[in-house]
Amino acid sequence: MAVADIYHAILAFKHKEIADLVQKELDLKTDVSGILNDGLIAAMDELGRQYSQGALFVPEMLIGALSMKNGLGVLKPILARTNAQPKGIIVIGTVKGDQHDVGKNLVAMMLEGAGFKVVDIGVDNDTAAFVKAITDNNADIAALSSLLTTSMPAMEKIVTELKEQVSGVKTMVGGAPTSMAFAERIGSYGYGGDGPEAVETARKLMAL
Ligand code: B12
Repeated sequence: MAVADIYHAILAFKHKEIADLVQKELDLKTDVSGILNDGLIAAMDELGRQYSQGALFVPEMLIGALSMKNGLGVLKPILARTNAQPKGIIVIGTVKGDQHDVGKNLVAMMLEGAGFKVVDIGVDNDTAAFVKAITDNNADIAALSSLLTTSMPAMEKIVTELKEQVSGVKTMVGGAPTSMAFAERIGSYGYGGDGPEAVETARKLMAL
């Protein structure tokens, strides 16, 4: 039993076995970041590479996303240690027109693990959905995810409208087509390229 077994099981679309394999690695005291990076994320990257080359199609990618969800479900309690006093409250969601949620879910878990209270509003969110969640939860930060170049305009619109409609909330953005330069151009306070960077950015925003 090794982390590579998780990687190969995901590539073999054995999504029902992933939770057990991850649990077995945890029982063996394997480092959580190794399971995450070399097992789950590496396999998703490889599926993504094959999908981009046209070797895989949407149904296979959905099974890949399910494997990721099953594996992350087992890691969640470890990544999200409970803090009595949250470091801040973050509403996270994928923007309108975009159904991708694997990266967002991962970022949400890393933020929870770093002591933030995270309210995940899922995918395909417009400004009104963010505004409601921010005001209902008295959030400090709105974290927006976009994986499609076609959903980047929605991200810009939401960032602009949040500034107009909710005072005090800071936005941060992420997802493959985004960048620090894009975040600056649309007037967002921050950007993160992956989970650890998301945590670092959220900490900086809380200190502003
Ligand atoms: C899985 C996948 C799907 C799955 C999504 C399943 C799900 N539940 O998420 C399905 C099959 C449904 C899908 C559908 C589509 N997809 Co798709 N998909 C992918 C794929 C292969 C992997 C994405 C992924 O999960 N990556 C793994 C995670 C861990 O990485 P991540 O998402 O990048 O997240 C990390 C960072 O970006 C960052 N991050 C993410 N969010 C946030 C948020 C914040 C606040 C911060 C700080 C950081 C952050 O941290 C994360 C962790 O490190 C990518 C290709 C790729 N290699 O990325 C294409 C890709 C994104 N898809 C693409 C396309 C075109 C589509 C479709 C339009 C295809 C179609 N013709 O139907 C549809 C669109 C559906 C829709 N309306 O959203 C294109 C986008 C091209 C573009 N430039 O716009 C890509 C790049 C593939 C390609 N090369 O063509 N897709």
